[in-house]
Amino acid sequence: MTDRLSLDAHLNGLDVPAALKTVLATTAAACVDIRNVVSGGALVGALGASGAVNVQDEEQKKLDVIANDILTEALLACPVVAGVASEEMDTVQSATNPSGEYLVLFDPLDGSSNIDINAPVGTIVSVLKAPSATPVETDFLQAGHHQVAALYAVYGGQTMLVLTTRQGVAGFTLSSDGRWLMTHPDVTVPTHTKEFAINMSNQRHWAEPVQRYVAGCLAGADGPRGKNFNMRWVAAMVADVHRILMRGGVFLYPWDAREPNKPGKLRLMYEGNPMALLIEQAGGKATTDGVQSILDVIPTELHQRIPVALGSAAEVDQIVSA
Ligand code: FBP
Repeated sequence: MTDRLSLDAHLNGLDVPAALKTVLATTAAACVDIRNVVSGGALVGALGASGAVNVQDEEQKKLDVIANDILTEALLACPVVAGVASEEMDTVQSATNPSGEYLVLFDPLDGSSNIDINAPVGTIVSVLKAPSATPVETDFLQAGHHQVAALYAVYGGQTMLVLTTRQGVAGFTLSSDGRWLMTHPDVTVPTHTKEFAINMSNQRHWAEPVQRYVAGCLAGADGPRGKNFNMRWVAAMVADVHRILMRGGVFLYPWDAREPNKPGKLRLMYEGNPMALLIEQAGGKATTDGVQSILDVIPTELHQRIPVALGSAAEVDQIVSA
């Protein structure tokens, strides 16, 4: 078998600061630790509810807490990390590293409703420059186009890590001896697709344009689109986005009328922004409201939510014009 490029070798070859390479290597190693707990499941007491509710007012699973603790501990101990923010923590945590240069924001365990049924879950990470070594919450509120890196790990049939430092997108597969080896050197999203991902059970609550777009897909070859579509919904953004990066498609989690004051379910800082950067770096598009790119949204709150539509560029254009 030919020698595959390791993640460390890939990072060393990148034209990015050594400190950023350290942050990414630390994050990737923490994802291996999370993966080991995920794969242990009931055997390691990782299933079920933790009994707590997070700042999102969502029931925390045990694995949400375990994954958050693994990432937080590893990153705050990393000398070039100035602070972290997490879906699972009310406030940001500043490190005590005088050499801190980066802010790391994450959804430590994305797809929580999949944990107990052994369906895919993952970890989503966004990296920003820190204005100082002693950051406060407002330092984290940077638009997505300021991200210096984004990655996710998907814990599925294979364990994969997909990464961008704004020089394209590369994919790595975890080997049996615990090494991230490059298997997808140049990930690109096909421009066209016949596959959409949305939670159809919310259909009656969507705004009209989303209703029109999905109805066009469902009408298939006999309808205005003139072709048949397939539908997928893994209930883990990380897995749906991974599929789109591997073979194209679109993913939508739009505003809906169930909670009209909530812009959407997904969070901007550690779900929308990192996934939008990965998708756009791979040649796709990521819009929040059909007008603005997710990456141009100016954050106002750490845990703010946004509507999301991303994936194959030509299909996102169809959503926008629906
Ligand atoms: P968590 O990060 O709490 O898991 O929530 C986000 C998420 O699980 C996404 O990964 C997924 O796309 C979506 O929620 C599924 O929502 P729903 O259960 O409404 O289909």
